Amino acid sequence: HSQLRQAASERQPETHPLTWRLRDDGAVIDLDEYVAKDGYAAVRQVLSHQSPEEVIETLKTANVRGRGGGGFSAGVKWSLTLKGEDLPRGYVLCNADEMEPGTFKDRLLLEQLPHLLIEGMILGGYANNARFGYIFLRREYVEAARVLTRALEEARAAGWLGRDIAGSGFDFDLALHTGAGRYICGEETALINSLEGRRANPRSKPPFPGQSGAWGKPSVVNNVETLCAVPAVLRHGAQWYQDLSGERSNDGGTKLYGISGRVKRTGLWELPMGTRGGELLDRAGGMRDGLKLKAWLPGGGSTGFLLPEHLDLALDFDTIAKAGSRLGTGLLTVVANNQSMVSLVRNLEAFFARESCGWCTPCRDGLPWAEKLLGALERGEGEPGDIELLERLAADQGPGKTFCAHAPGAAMPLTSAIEYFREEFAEGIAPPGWDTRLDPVPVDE
Ligand code: L3W
Repeated sequence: HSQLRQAASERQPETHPLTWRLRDDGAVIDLDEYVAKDGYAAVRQVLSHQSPEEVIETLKTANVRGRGGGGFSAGVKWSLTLKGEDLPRGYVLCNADEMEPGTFKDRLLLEQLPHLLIEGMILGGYANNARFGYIFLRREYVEAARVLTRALEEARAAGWLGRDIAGSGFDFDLALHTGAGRYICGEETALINSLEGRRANPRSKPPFPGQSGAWGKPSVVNNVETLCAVPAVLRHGAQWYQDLSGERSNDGGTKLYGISGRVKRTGLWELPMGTRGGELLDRAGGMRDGLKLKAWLPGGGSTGFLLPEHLDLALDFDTIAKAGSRLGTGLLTVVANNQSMVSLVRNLEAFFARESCGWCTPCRDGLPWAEKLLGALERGEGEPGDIELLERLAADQGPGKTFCAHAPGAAMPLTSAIEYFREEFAEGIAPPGWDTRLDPVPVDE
């Protein structure tokens, strides 16, 4: 259920381009309500009056950066696809495989504002010379699947999908495809393989999907939140979108920020890009009674831990990267003083080990090994050298050593937890002489 903590009366189109249409009761914004609230106006405006090149230029100038966590310029990504009537037409693909630990932002948009995503995808299709698109939806999001299926039918019946959309001569349609229940399906090239009916192993890049994607055709893969920002950017212009973040960030626009963990009230808010972590914690009512903040993850399990002193930083891509972590999805996970870093990281590494596709050795073998070492430290059965071994394993999973960002992402919470809380890991090393062998001792030895 929606955790958006903002009254509908406060949300204004000028400042909440993603969420202003939402109702507090969480009801789906159906086609009639969407159209009454200026819905599909960007499609009507753009398809008849702007060229695909102009659309892409606006996105570039607005500096819309990918909201799935990568932060890559959506405009630059869109300029990769081939243009021209004779060239092979590609696809626009929505990455709705939301499965990052601690992340529940796309779900809100999918379950309550399906037409906003459809509108963003029509515009994406127009700009990228695509005539068809897929929404690749996390398998477990059954409510979103129900809402989207109905919205696609509504849009088709009303002529927003299909032939000659809004009398513009542009044809575009969309299909919903549910994922295979694996985290790795959210990696864009694994998503493409999965969509094609193959095993969800990531492909090497380049070529980027914009050059060669689904069925070898130019394809853009964008996160739900990114695509949902497109209609407002095109309706109101690049400068308007840039200004939404004001002085807080060089990145424009708003962001869906959230918080979970040991706070008084978990939540999700649409706020200007560059909002500080401390403001989110305040909005959450602070830590639960008797608890203190020990550390936090800025945007999912594949980002690095930060400390309370980092709460003053602007939550944007470059600022958080400079602090040694990543903005990721922008949904904070807070850790309280009574929680064990070793247990938290062991839990995360167990998730990443289970979700590895198994293609690259540092990921397939390194992640279960890290999980095993962390399990031993958690039980107080670690051996001298285990922490250094964990650091070496994480270094071997760094960027450029694997096909995709899965293992490098998994290494971030591990290395940062060791960096900031090494003593907690050291406490898990058994005293000298302690028998830590996991395998049974032969009886008649
Ligand atoms: C054209 C170039 N395109 C990069 C494109 C690339 C991709 C995008 C981002 O995501 C994040 C991480 C985690 N020409 C390009 C180019 N691109 N160079 O830009 O690329 P990249 O390499 O930064 O990584 P990525 O693997 O797409 C890594 C986050 O994803 N993450 C998980 C997120 C999970 C969710 C969710 O569940 N909803 O979002 C895991 O690592 O935070 O920041 O499109 O093609 N020269």
